[in-house]
Amino acid sequence: MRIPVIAGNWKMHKTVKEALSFLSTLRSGSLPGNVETVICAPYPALPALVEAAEETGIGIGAQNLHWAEEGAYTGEVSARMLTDIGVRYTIIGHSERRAYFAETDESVNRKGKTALKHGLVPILCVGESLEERESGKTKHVVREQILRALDGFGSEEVKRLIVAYEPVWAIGTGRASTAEDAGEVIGFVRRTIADLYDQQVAAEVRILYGGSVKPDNIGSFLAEADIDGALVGGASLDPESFRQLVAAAA
Ligand code: G2H
Repeated sequence: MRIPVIAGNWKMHKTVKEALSFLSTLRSGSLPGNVETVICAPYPALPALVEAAEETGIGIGAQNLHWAEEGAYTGEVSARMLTDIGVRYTIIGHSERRAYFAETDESVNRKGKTALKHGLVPILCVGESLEERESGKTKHVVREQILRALDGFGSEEVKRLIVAYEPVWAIGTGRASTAEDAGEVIGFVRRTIADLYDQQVAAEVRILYGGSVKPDNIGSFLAEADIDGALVGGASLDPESFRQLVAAAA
């Protein structure tokens, strides 16, 4: 039985004050206890969010990390810096980082290994572009991303990670994938993991859909047997809409 996950990806939104105001509004209502609820926020807001989220059951995540333990990497943040302040998750390989910051499958692989080594849960993003989808390459692209991202990972490591399938053409566009299409690709990701490891590993990994998820469409995604939750950008910025998303997964 996989515990559902709703993870907010705030991207480059919210100051510390705005983040705390969001959390205080969210805390004023109840959240179901049977949904793993995560907020991935910009670095400056993380320490305050970790503190404010104590005893709420909400996990706080980063949106990126560097693979090295430490060193001369101006502008970067290490896994140890994140765990030191109580961060428990990190997104890796988001398509915006692949597109704008030269993230590659190799860097994603290295970041995933470092995150797991330090006890962080990586939220590994994969997904095809519109051109790749239209030329019928979706499954090929997603399989390659999974193979390269998980290269060298053991079964126990893979069980701990969360995969997010985010078709690039559906991100922030208001144009979500159909639930059936997303369910089919996510089922394929699970079978790919079963091929690489075994059925038991594949049955334990949580796989989320991401891309224009909103309170009014999340139900259709969650109705798909292989979809275990959502990675949500725009709709995670408002506490009431985030609460509705979490409630839908309960
Ligand atoms: C996809 C998603 C969150 P949005 O990037 O990762 O964003 O829900 O705004 O499409």
